[in-house]
Amino acid sequence: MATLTKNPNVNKWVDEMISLCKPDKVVWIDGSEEQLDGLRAEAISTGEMIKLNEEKLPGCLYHRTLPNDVARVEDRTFICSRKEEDAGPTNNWCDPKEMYAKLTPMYDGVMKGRTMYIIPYSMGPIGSPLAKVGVEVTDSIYVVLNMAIMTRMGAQAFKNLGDESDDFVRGLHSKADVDPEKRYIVQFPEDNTIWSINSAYGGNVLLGKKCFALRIASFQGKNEGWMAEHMLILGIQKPNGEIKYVTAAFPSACGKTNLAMLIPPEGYTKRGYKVWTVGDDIAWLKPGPDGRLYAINPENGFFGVAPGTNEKSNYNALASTKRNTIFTNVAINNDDMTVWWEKLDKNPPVNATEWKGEKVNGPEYVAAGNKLAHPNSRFTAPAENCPCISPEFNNPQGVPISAIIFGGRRAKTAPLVYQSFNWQHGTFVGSIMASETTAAATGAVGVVRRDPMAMLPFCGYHMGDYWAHWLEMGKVLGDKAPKIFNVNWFRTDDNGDFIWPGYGDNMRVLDWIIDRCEGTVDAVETPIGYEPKPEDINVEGLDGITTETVADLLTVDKNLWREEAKGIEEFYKKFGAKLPKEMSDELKALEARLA
Ligand code: OXD
Ligand code: MN
Repeated sequence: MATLTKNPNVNKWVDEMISLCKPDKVVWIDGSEEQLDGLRAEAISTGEMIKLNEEKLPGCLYHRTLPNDVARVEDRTFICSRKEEDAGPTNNWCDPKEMYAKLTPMYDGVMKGRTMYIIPYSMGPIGSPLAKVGVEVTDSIYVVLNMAIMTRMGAQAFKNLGDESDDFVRGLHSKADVDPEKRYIVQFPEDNTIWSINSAYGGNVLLGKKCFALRIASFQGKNEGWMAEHMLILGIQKPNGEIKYVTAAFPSACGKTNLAMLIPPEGYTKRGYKVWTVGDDIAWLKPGPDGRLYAINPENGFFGVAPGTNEKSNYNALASTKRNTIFTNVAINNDDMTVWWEKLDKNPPVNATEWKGEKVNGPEYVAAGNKLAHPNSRFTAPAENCPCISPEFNNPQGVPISAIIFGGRRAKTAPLVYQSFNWQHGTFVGSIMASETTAAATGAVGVVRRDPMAMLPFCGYHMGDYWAHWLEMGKVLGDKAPKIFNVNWFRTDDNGDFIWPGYGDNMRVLDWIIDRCEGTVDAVETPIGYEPKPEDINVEGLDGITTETVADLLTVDKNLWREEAKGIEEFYKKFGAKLPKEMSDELKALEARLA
């Protein structure tokens, strides 16, 4: 099949990949519905995908991966920068020459007897100055069909690249034998290249997502004056119709997709508030012509965790999965060919197929302590399905950001919300992000896992240089920089139960954040930052939460924070001479304020 572009750089690289992988057949993905329909039919006929109920879940497909291949594999993920020090202490590193030499024989002839699909795609709206182009070659129809949802895929992507540019990310994927011992997810930042082999699971093989839009893009952003961040983007519409945009970074399993699609409490909706989703996982941010920071969501869909998603926890996410969605590793209800996962509802299907493919009696299986869906089972849903998708979702200029929010899961240390003193202090606040496990029954505090800016598994270069880039961006943005905040929805009481209701009620905290950005509300200075006066958090209509509860959620325990400072000092040691002086200065200043 003929190439879809005149761009010689693309064609040369594709030819090299064909010579290396030696597929029987090569198919360029043009993005047409006709072509995609053919691929769906083929995947259904081979059993790779299963068609779901056309009335209840129109256009939806099911796929199951091997039990050894159900999640991202951080221990097999590499950043192969030319110099080891450029990958930094938090990434696996290998010399790129060595890695190419090791992987090349593994790709040699790997697609004999198979078809190679060549997928052009754009991360970001077509025509956006913030968008970038990638080409992924793969031997998996599942990858093609997922990329069709997650990116702007097909010939249109080449419009952004043009006929001459060399600025595209080269992604090579083969599921090979799905051998976990030979599984590699490798980024070569200086070569704009990603090689992924022996996996067929989303996060490892949809190369536009974590591999490109975070690992490679964070490196590009550092060199080109922009930022690729593991952040949701949402817009808060006020009763006067004005919309303020914020981004937020949380480690995995802290409710990012839920916050991105939040439905405000009744008191707010009645007054005319509304939340719009721009993105749920990744933000690309760049100063705009007016000097403010603008964000696009480089993705075109949601690759969300299914278990826990239900009408109450995230109505909008669930609604997004009702058509043209791919489900991976959830359970099937064989009575009507619909899907089920833990906490969808209280009725596991009787005639079920669990995620590994075994037919079981759902209620009995669950009662015996088994899970019908894999805990990391996923839906791949088009963003356009989301009832609260922002009208600005496809705006090539992006949306102007008023606030950046960091957060984690802390039982006692972090208060409900605080604001950093300034951008530099905000960078420090992001760098000390952490989540901890709590033993609910005893209220005992578990292990603290530091995850700066939620980027630990996703930063494509040295974290010390990454913080330096943040500080640099602060200088570029000056007084137009977004304000930086930290939130913690997860403080627990003496019984280990969460105090704050979370979910839609997090709107009450966003409300204060927006007021702070507009300068319409005062704050109290504490050793860690500015906090709300308890009475400035709206608790109207909340059950059992009073202004006193809020005061309690805002306490800063100096002893805990002194411990915290020691933990940060220990963590910072890892980064050696690359730790920006501003960051150690901030730590010293915090210690002084706590003394
Ligand atoms: C994700 C993650 O899958 O952050 O989005 O792990
Ligand atoms: Mn993520």
